[in-house]
This record gives sequence, structure tokens and C-alpha cells, in this order.
Amino acid sequence: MLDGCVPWPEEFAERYRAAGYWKDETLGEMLRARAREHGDRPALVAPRGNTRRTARPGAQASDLEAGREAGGATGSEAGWETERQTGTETRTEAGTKAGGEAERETGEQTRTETGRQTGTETAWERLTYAELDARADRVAAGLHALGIAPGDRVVVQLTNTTAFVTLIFGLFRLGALPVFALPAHRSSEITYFCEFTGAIAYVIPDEDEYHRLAEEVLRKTTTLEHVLTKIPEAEPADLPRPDPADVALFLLSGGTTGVPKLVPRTHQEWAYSGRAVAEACAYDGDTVHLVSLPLGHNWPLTHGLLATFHAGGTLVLADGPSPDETFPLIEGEGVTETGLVPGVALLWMEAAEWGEHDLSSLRRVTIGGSKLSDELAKRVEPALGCRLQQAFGMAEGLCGFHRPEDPPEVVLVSQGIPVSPADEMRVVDEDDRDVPPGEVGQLLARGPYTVRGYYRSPAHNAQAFTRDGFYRTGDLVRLLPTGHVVFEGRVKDQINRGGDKIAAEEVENHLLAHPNVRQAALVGVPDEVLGERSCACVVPRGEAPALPELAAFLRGRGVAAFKIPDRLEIMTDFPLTPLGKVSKKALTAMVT
Ligand code: J2J
Repeated sequence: MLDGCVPWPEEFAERYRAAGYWKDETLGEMLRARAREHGDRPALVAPRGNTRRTARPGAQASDLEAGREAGGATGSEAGWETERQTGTETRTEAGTKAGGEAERETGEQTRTETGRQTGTETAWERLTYAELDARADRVAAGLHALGIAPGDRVVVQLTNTTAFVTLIFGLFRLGALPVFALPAHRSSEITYFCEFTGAIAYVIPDEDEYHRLAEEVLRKTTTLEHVLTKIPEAEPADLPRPDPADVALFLLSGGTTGVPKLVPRTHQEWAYSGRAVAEACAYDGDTVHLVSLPLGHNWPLTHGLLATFHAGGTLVLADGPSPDETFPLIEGEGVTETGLVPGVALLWMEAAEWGEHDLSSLRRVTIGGSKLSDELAKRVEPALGCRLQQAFGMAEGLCGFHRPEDPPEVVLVSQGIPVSPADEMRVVDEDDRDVPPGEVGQLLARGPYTVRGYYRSPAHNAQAFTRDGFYRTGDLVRLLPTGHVVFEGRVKDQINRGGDKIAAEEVENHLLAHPNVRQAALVGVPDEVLGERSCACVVPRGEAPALPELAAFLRGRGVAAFKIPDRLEIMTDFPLTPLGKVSKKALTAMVT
């Protein structure tokens, strides 16, 4: 296994292989198998290319960039250098040394159409399984021709487009490892991902904002050799087969620490998580799953992409979850399944009242990522005219969904039940002792798709995992007699802002860098739509800063917008625990 990762003990690996959970199959081979079984079925419907909406004029000609190449300047490096000096346009023409080797996309295999359904000028692309499979081979060869090798890390920060999907399957085929960033991340996060993983390439949307971001990241990092805005393609080449037991990708953990943690996932266990979700949700070839949340999260990747492809269904990608964007797509594409965070579900329920779009193809919506209140849960089925299922999960592994046969009284009050019979859960007290059945405690998880450690984090792993390999989720739960999990809160220092996870310590560190901040603590306050919002509690040094100033300060430090505090409370001191630590519990009570 990749250096810096914690393998499963052999006895567990053996058990998971023997039970058939771990197959001798890479993620690239999973797609190949589907293409062989039913090549002409629709696999993917998504905005084409690599821009959010309409391709900007000239975008085709400027689509491939190699930022730096180790050991010597290329034409495109000069481009970056020049641009960095002048601070003007950062794009360079394709056809650089590296780019010249990669063939350009021909577009022959696909049909495009103007986004009639959405009323924007988004160009949509449809790929069958055979087309997607062939494209992934071409992308793997194109990446290889650029000099990206098996084991190399590639930070992927793309919006929900066909480019996203073809890129990651190209990477899986090549055995290069995507590091999944989110479109909202900015230089602070991206620089860290690049440095920490030693990434040699960074893939961005072909948009000015991301060109500027890439320029900043290039200035701060040492390992990046390529910044790509176009997914390179070349004639398929014979490439060595990646080891299915080795790491295939890195997911970002919701996190509780000062710097984000990365979760290494292997081909075989991550593929299994998608297969197990497909089985739990009874997906089949008629499934049309819409992903409108950012695809780089574990949830849409497993429940959307992997489960749908495993079942031979159709994956539809939208650029965002707003009803304006998604309702016409549901109607136009006959979407049957989708996953939503509670805040978006509320928005959809309100918009559905207008009755402007036919949503009758929807069979079920799945709500998860943050706690769905029992009250809202009751309103979902009548408002959206389809079944409700809840889901919980984590980038580290364990996930649970309801089953089609679960009765409404269970679906309304619990968040799901683990997808694998081999998932192990313990609910424990502060001393790691099992609590009596039905009582609240911290959830510990172990199983065939729950990792045994974060990437290159031995010290943190010693706390985040028990000695016998259970992951400490930081979630407070209780189990129903049926085994369903009910989320009751958390012990981790994290804020769940409408499904976006914020590690309090990370934001506090940024706040503390401000000259007028002596002490900082970030806490969550209840919010009707998002579930929680963030509130920065600050003890000032000298004149107290105002929220807009602090927000601008954090933006200036390259912090993703969702992490910027929603509220600011200025205090003279912080309440302490008996041990003399800042009491977040007391602070939360003070500001709520
Ligand atoms: C309360 N809290 C929840 C829920 C996740 C499926 C679904 C979600 C994720 C995900 C995922 C919750 N109610 N229904 O990866 O495969 C909180 C918990 C958890 C954390 C993990 C999947 N569903 N949560 O949200 O890595 O606190 O994964 O530990 O983003 O989200 O966040 P993340």
C-alpha cells in the first residue's frame, strides 16, 4: 500500500476478500465491465467540457496548460512566468511541448445539445457506457503523454461536468491518484493539498476565477508541474494495471484539526462501498440519478457515481442544486433518484408548490449529510410526491441508508442502517465502554470500506482510531432495536453548515492571525435552513474587529467562503472547563 497509509490487517483483508466484498477489480475495470455488458446504454448526461456554463469565447484554443515542468522551462512555463510577472491573463495557448503530444478532443463520439432544459446556454453532453469507457482510455493515455505517471497525485477541482468524470476514470486507469478538492476551496486549502500530497498536477475549471487561483497556488507550491484546464486525450496506450488493493484516490475529511486530513481510499474497498450502496438502494439499469451537490464529496461520488455505474443506470450532473437548474433536468431526463442535504430539500419543497415542472419521474429522494429534523422529514413525501430515504456517511467510510422495505416510522426518525453486513459499529462512552442498548454515545466504526488511518498522520491516527482499528466518528448516536442509527449530536469540534463541514480549529487559526484578535473560538449556532451556522467568538486585542473586516481578512488568506464565520460575538473572556480549556459547550449556550 502507498507509503503513509495504514493497511487493513491481513486477517481482515483476507476475510473481506473471501466474502467477496473486495474484488480483484480496479475502478477502471469496473467501468470496463459495464461497457462490455451494455455499451449502448446512457451512462452520463452532464454539462460538457470544463466550464460552469457557456464556454467562454476562445476557450477551446486555450484549453491545455502545463504550468511548470521539472528541470526546465517549456513554452507554457514561460507563459506562466510571464503572466505571473505581469499579473495579467494567465491562459496560454495549447500546443506546448507537453500539450502537443496529447491529442485534442474530437467530439466525434458525442452528441451535444444546447441546454434547452435549463434555459441557459450550457452545452450538454451524453455519453453511453461504451463512449465513456473509450474516453477514459484516451484520457489515461493523454495524461500519460503529459508525463503523469502511476502513483502521481493530481488535485482535481472541477465542477459537475463530463470532464470531471472522464478525468477521474482516466486517472483510475492510469493509476494516478485524484485528490478531490471542492469548487469552493481557495488558495489556503488547495496549496495545502498540493504540498501535502506532493501533487504534480492541478485541474481547474477554465474560468478566470480559477486561473487566478491557480496562479496564486503556483506561486506558493513547489511540486506542481501542470495546471490543466482541458482534459488531455491521446490514442489509447497499453498501460500497466494498477493494484486493486492499492490507494486509488484521496477524499477530504470533514476534519476537526488545524489542517485538513486526507482519506486514502483503495480501488477495491471504495468500489465495494458504491456496490453496497447500489444494493441497499436497489439500483438497476433504469435508475437515473441526479447529482447536484459538488461531485467531489464522498456522498455524491459513492451514492451517485459509483452506485449508478455499478447498476448500469444513468448519472445526470447539474451545476448546482437550485430548483431552476434541477427541476427542468428532472423533467427532461426522467430523473428517478437524487441526494439532497436538508437545506436544499426545504428549498425544493417550497419550489415544488409552484407546480411548474413535472417531477413525477422521481421515485425517491435521499436526504443526508446533516441531520434532517423529524418535522421536515414528515413533509418531504407529500411535498415532492416521492419516497423519502435518509442517509448518513463519512469520507472515512461507514455509510448507512434506509432500505426500500423500511417502514415510515423508521424512515422518519432515523438516518439509515449500514450498507454492508460486515460493517461493525460500537456506541461508547467517554472511556470507550459500550453504552447500554438504545443509549446515546460516540459511534465507532470498522469494516470493509472504513479506512484504518488518514494519510501521513500517525500522531492524529493514534487518537482518531482505537487500537483495534475502529474509527472514532465524533458523532453522538443511538441505535434503534432494528439497528438503525439516530444522530443525536457530536463530540468533535466541527460545524456542519448545511452539509459543509468546518473544522473549528482551522478557522480559529486563521482568525488568530489577525492583529486585533487575542483569542478566537468558532462554534455552531442553530439555523432553520442550514441546520447550523458558524459564530466566531473573539476576545479582541486593542480595538475589536468587525465581521466584514474579519471576513475580508479570511478571504485574503485564501479561505473557502463556506468557512467564513456567519456571525461575530466580541467577548471579554471565554468560559473555561474545570480543566482550564475553553468550554465550547458554554460558549455555544451563550451565543444561542
Ligand atoms: C447527521 N449528520 C450527518 C446525517 C453525515 C453519505 C452521506 C453523507 C456523507 C457525509 C457521506 C449525516 N445526519 N444524515 O460521506 O457517504 C455528518 C456526521 C459525519 C459527517 C461526515 C456519505 N450524514 N453526517 O456527509 O465526510 O457528522 O460525509 O461524521 O462530508 O457528516 O461528513 P462527510
